[in-house]
Amino acid sequence: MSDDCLFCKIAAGQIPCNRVYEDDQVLAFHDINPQAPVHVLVIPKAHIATLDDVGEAQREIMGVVMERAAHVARELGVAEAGYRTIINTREHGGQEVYHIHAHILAGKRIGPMTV
Ligand code: DGP
Repeated sequence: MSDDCLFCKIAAGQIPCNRVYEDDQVLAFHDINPQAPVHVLVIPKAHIATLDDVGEAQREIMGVVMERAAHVARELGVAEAGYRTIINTREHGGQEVYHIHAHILAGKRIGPMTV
């Protein structure tokens, strides 16, 4: 756990969230500022700051994060219609919280990506 990390505090239960899924490795919860009818964040409980910090040692947990993201999408009933999954990295990627997270955006047709 990183002491000054918001999502570590959420993972530790020190800050509340609207949880949709949890196991020993992963937590998924609704985004506080949803950008789609369904907007869920999937995080590893272990602190990884960015995708750029993912190496061989993080392969397994990142595989778990993505598998659980797909599970959460199915549980929320959005998998068949489809959804977008995004990981933002650092400033130019629009990352605000430096604890890696996969966004799941769903519940409407999401337009083409713009940059
Ligand atoms: P990103 O820009 O990829 O770092 O996305 C961070 C997301 O985290 C952003 O969509 C808003 C969300 N967020 C920030 N603070 C909180 C919080 O305290 N609770 C919840 N549920 N979401 C948060």
